[in-house]
Amino acid sequence: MAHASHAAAPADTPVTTRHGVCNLCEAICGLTFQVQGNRIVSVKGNEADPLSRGHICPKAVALKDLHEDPDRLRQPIRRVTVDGETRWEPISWDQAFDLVVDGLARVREAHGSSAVGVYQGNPNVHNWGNITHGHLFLSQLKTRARFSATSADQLPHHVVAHALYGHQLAIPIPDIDHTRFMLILGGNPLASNGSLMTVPDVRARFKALKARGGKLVVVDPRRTETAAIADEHLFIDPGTDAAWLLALIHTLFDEGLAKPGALQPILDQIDAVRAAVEPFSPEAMAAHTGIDAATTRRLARELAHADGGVVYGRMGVSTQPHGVVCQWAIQVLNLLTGNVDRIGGAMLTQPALNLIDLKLMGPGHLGAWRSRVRGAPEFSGELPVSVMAEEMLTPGKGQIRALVTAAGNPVLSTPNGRQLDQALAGLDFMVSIDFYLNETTRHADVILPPTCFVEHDHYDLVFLHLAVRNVSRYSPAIVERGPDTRHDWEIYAELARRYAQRTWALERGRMRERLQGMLVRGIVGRLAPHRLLALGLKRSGSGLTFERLKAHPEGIDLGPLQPSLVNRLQRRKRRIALLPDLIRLELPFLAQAFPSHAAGTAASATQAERPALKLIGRRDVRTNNSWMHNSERLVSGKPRCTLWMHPDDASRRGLTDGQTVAVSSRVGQIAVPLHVTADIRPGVVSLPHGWGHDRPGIALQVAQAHAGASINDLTDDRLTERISANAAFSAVPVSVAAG
Ligand SMILES: Nc1nc2c(c(=O)[nH]1)N[C@H]1C(S)=C(S)[C@@H](COP(=O)(O)OP(=O)(O)OC[C@H]3O[C@@H](n4cnc5c(=O)[nH]c(N)nc54)[C@H](O)[C@@H]3O)O[C@H]1N2
Ligand SMILES: Nc1nc2c(c(=O)[nH]1)N[C@H]1C(S)=C(S)[C@@H](COP(=O)(O)OP(=O)(O)OC[C@H]3O[C@@H](n4cnc5c(=O)[nH]c(N)nc54)[C@H](O)[C@@H]3O)O[C@H]1N2
Ligand code: SF4
Ligand SMILES: [Mo]
Repeated sequence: MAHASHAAAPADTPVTTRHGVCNLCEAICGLTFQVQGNRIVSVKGNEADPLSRGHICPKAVALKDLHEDPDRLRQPIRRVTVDGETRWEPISWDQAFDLVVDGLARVREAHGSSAVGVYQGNPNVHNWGNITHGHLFLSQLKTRARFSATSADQLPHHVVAHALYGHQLAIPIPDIDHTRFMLILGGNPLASNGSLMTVPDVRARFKALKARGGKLVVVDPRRTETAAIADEHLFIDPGTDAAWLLALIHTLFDEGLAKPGALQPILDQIDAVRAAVEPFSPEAMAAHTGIDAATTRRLARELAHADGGVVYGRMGVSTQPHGVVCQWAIQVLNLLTGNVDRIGGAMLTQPALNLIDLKLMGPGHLGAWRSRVRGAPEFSGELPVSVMAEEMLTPGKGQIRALVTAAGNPVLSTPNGRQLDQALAGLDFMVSIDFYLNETTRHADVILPPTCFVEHDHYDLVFLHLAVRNVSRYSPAIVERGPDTRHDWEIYAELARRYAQRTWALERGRMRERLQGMLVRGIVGRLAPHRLLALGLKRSGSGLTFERLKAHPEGIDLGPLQPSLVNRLQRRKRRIALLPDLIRLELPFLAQAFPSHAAGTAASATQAERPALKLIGRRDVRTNNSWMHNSERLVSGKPRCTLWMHPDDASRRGLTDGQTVAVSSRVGQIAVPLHVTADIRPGVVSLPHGWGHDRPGIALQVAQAHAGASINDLTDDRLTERISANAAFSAVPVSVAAG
């Protein structure tokens, strides 16, 4: 079905140039579009962009494919079942809004507000309208059953930022442009383009690091693209990073290298940390991690002696059983070597619209309540996704019976996706705000499709806080939106208005508060995100106005990162307690999990005839989680959903490169082609996530032809990070046999 919104323009329509950004990943590259009428002619990197400097990856061009994709929904649809067969029927927006509000309100009336769950996926953070207007509707649901992709990703970073620096978003960002020593664990920015470190053009930045005499070290169970260009790569045993990081801290104390410098006056509990890491000597940890003690000690020295050094850890050390301890240890290493709030170390950013300082985002809280079935803690109002399916499948008061999904595909992205698939099929009502009929939204009763990225304007409310350079950038829409379409923010505003009317009688609270709520929703609901941005900038004291931003769509450079953390903490009369209770109470457990005398463990593992393999994830530059596989240019070529395995493990099992293998875990089994390579540690296997488009009932023609299999049919909802219950995707035990 061709669509009028991108139909070829008459030949004499002039081609114009527009500046925008790519919102697909955290690198937020600046783009230059050539547009003829409403058709995108070309997409290129914008050389004038102060952050990305012309860099793009292949996905930027796929924004055009997304815009033109015949499978992209442009009108609401409802699921109807006739004679046991499912059909999707186009409906008007008016009808769709009424159906949704009614479906959700009925469940709430019958079963209470927490019977309506919410799952917000990753693009919510990449699409500012969801941030400015999502809460108008979602907060009204008054549910404790809120989930998001955060707990399949970076939750440990927020827990640690909150515990150490007093705010969930106070995450010091590596000063990659000035550092002289960078140690990366569990991150592969050459493929991912950086995360919790917005760093477009990362390859050039690493090159510059080396050119100024700096050193790059990568710790990863796989020889990644980043490891391949590093000065040093260490293969670590998955899930043991906490032990190794504690050994580095141990070395700092052992060798008199703990010198916090300018931070000393606001640091407490240094001696308590010294005592707590005593059992974790590099010598004792070597058997667990696979990294020898001499190397560990040398790297601790190199970090301590660097003229600006930084440790950075991402996905791989966040989504594992000790993710919070890993992220804590990384901060402690940077703090004890005087590298937090220092040029060449890690610093808090200073974006023009600062959500922390303007108090537009709360500091966060952990464990204010717990999940019904398993007792997993909430963080900042959200429960971990690992418990979402069991909250739907376990009967009783508080069982989730309806769900709102917004910009998420949890069937492919959360652990034990098959179980969630079944749980979604049993819901009383489900609505998805999404422009694809995919593995998750196929379970919805109604799908509300928003406009796609090039059809609306954009300001990066979140990622400018995480960027390696302070910049500011507002991008107007690149093309006109299609007829009778809605932006995400408009969908939220309308749902908020209608839901408030429908559930007025259910609302608790005094009349005055209820009226106030109505008023706020009414006013904000009518203000487009750019009007809120203009107001926010006025309040920010940054001196930057919306008019000036609009005049510079290529972006405004606000300069390199500068130390500000100590001042900002002191203004709030806050010190840094190095050993928060949640870590203090956890470290004895780590001492048990990684005992000093590990010889017995190692021996018994080698004795086992066929030891379980440890499964880890993988990203490659042409993917974007689960949802860009419908672009031919991103899926063409050799299949990329393959299982990587070391030659020793393959020959032990009699397996050969290219054959199909069956991979099994506690929760399921999948079949994938095998790729035998020495670029992975023996005992470890790796699969990418986001594939598995062979489920029936989806409408993604290109993706279906390149289906692959979902790693999350193997990952286990019961394997979670011990403090936050973040999904533990790393080191999942699996077995592999000929398929
Ligand atoms: N091309 C592309 N880019 C993306 C995305 C995408 O899907 N595709 N997704 C975006 C999103 S949502 C995010 S959050 C970021 C993530 O950004 P990154 O964190 O850089 O993501 P990955 O490339 O998955 O890197 C994780 C690394 O951890 C390693 N690893 C796994 N287990 C362990 C372990 O136990 N210890 C150690 N030390 N390492 C381990 C893996 O081998 C892998 O190299 O990427 C973003 N950018
Ligand atoms: N095993 C394993 N699992 C993982 C990971 C891993 O490394 N390994 N990575 C995890 C990480 S880091 C993340 S962030 C999650 C991602 O998990 P999810 O966010 O659940 O999944 P996505 O694949 O990002 O799906 C995004 C959905 O949003 C829709 N969408 C895109 N843009 C918009 C928009 O502007 N508005 C609306 N309304 N919808 C939009 C797309 O059509 C798609 O359906 O996956 C996690 N899952
Ligand atoms: S790295 Fe690629 S996907 Fe990420 S923002 Fe840049 S162009 Fe987009
Ligand atoms: Mo993510």
